[in-house]
Amino acid sequence: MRLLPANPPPGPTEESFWQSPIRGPWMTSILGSLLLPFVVLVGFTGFMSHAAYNPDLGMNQVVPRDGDLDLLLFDWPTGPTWLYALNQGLHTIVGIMVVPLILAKLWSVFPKLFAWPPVKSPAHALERVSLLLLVGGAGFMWATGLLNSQNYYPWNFNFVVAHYYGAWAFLGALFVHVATKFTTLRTAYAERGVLKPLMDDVAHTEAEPYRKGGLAPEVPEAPTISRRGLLGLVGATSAGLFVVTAGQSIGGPLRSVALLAPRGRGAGGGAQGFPVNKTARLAGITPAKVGPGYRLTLTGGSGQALTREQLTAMPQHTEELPIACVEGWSSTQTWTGVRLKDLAAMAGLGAGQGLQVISLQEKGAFRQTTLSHDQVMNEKSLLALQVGGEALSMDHGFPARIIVPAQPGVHNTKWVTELKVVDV
Ligand code: HEM
Ligand SMILES: Nc1nc2c(c(=O)[nH]1)N[C@H]1C(S)=C(S)[C@@H](COP(=O)(O)O)O[C@H]1N2
Ligand SMILES: [Mo]
Repeated sequence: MRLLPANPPPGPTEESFWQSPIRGPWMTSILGSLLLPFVVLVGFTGFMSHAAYNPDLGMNQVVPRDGDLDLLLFDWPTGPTWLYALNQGLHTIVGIMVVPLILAKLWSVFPKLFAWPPVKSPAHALERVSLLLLVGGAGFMWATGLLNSQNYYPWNFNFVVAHYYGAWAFLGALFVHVATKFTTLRTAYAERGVLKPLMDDVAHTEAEPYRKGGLAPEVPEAPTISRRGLLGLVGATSAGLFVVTAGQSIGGPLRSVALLAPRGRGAGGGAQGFPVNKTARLAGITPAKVGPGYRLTLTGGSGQALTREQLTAMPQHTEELPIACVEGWSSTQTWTGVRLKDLAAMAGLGAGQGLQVISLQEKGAFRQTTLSHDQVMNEKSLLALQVGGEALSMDHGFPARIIVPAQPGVHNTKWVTELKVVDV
């Protein structure tokens, strides 16, 4: 019994419809080979970011712990200080730069979407479902990631949770894809050479040999661009994207042209020359809360409540540390304040214990975080009272904020009101 005609209906389902002379298995192989290492890097830095939250501690987890695969979790280190800035800079900048390559790769296989008949066998059906997961997964990862890197959340699910589960689904589909296409790639390189087709200019560009059901065109048009021309176009577009995003973490002159990075340009609107994600006003921090009545409570040991004057009377230390937002931007500043280990000692911190940090901000996920024993004991970890030689501004966390080397910006809690010794 035949449900569909054996011959494709006229239009894109006919092989002769697709006539680009540079489409073919070699073209798809080179685009895929170029893309794969970048996607692996983006995936790797994504899972590193997940580990950097230290989700095992306190209430740090964002992804429910029972739904989390526990793989790739380890004690996130406290150095080098720029580790998280580098990780998240790579994740978002490479993620954005690779978009033209993804589009080119999709263009190269686009006729397959219309292949006739749509389903040939159960194995073919399975392959098409796995490709749906691959392409849909990529669409989901890039759509959520790109919007998040713009600090834009036009949905009502938790970005991190969705992006995390999406990562496993997408990388699983990618693994299957690479495994099943490996022979096609090897054949294409064996027949045409890995780089040889890049030698041809437009005039010498010839179609790859047509095979029924393959990617090479049945009826090729005259070439309008060479294969190296296409790769050059993709590379130039990626380079352009680098220029308008990388400044958000690399800084220097690039920062002023980071047009695509919401917190990239200059101060991003922030006081004291660096960005602010949440202002004091948005967080509900009023001048009254941080006025003379402010106390830092140390919970554990004998328990104490310190005024800001008592904090400034303690030994002060200055450290150059980046604040590195999970959304990709970072900025290195000079922080001055009290060492966390000194405060921890007053609170009676022992082995196997860390600090729960509580903010004056009453609502939302930023209210509290838990720091590991190593993070608290690191000499560079501060309860900062100043930045750039002046008191913290309200928006940067006055009277006191956490700054811990190599940790995600989101855990550098502002407007700290309590440090509590907890088992970790
Ligand atoms: C290969 C595709 C991708 C994979 C496998 C991937 C994976 C991940 C993972 C596992 C995390 C950590 C989530 C967690 O903390 O549990 C993450 C975070 C993040 N990703 Fe991706 N990602 C991908 C693409 C992108 C792209 C293209 C962007 C956009 C530039 C992006 C932006 C982000 C951002 C901003 C975060 C931080 C979220 C937060 O903690 O608030 N990702 N990614
Ligand atoms: N209490 C509180 N602390 C907070 C935040 C917040 O919204 N509330 N934002 C965090 C995030 S996501 C980042 S990246 C940094 C930003 O620090 P900045 O505003 O000083 O640049 O502060 C972190 N600390
Ligand atoms: Mo952040």
